[in-house]
Amino acid sequence: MNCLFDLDGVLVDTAKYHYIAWRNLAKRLGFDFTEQDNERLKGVSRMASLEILLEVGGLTDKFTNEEKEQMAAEKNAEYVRLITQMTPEEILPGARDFLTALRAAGIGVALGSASKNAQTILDRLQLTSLFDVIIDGTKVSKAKPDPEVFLKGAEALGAQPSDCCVFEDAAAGIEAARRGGMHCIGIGNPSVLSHADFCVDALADMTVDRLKQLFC
Ligand code: B16
Ligand code: MG
Repeated sequence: MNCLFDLDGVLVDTAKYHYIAWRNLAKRLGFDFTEQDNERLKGVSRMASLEILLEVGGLTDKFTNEEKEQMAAEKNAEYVRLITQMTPEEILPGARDFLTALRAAGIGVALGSASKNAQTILDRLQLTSLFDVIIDGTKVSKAKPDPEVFLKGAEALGAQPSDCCVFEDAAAGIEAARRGGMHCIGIGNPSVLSHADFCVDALADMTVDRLKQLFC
C-alpha cells in the first residue's frame, strides 16, 4: 500500500488564506465574495477559481486573458504573503503523526496537490522531509478531477494505482482518485464526499492498522 495526500483541507487549512486574497480581488472588482462562494474553489486550479469568482460577480467574458493573468497574479501575490507567515502549529490534527507512522511502516508517501505553492507550504510546516514524492500544480497540466496528479504520484512511487490510497477533502479530488483506479478516503462531510470508499473527520482518526484493515 502507498498513500497520496491532497494538501489544502487534508494537511492544512489554506482555504482561509485563499479566501482572504480572492475576497480582496472581488472587492477591487466591486462585488462581495462570500465564504459560501469560496467553497466552490476548493481543489480547483487557480485560473478555474478566477473564472468561478468572475461568474459570481457577473463579470464572465468581461476581461481579456492578459487581464485575467494579471488578476490571478495579484491574488497569488497576496496569498503568498499570507502563507509565508504560516507555522507548523497550523498542521491539521493528526496529520504529522499519521505521515510519520506511515513512513515508519515503510509505506510510500506522496503529495498530490493542485497548488503551485505546495512546496512553500510544506516547507513552512516543516513537512517536506516526510514525503517520498511531491507532485504539485507546477508538475501537472490537467486539474482534478483529471487523475493526472495522482497517477504521476503513483508512478514516481513505483506503485500500481490499485495499490494506492488517496486522502482528499474535495469532491473533484475524490473523482480524480476514482478515475485513476485508486482507493480513496474522504476527509470531511460524507454527504459531500459520497464517492469515497470511506470518510473520516480528520487524519487524527487514521492509523496504519486501520488503513491495512481497509485495503490490504
Ligand atoms: P495555487 P489542493 C488547491 O490545493 C486548493 O484547494 C485550491 O483552492 C487552489 O485554488 C489550488 O490548490 C491552486 O492553488 O493558487 O496555490 O496554485 O487542495 O489541491 O492541495
Ligand atoms: Mg484539498
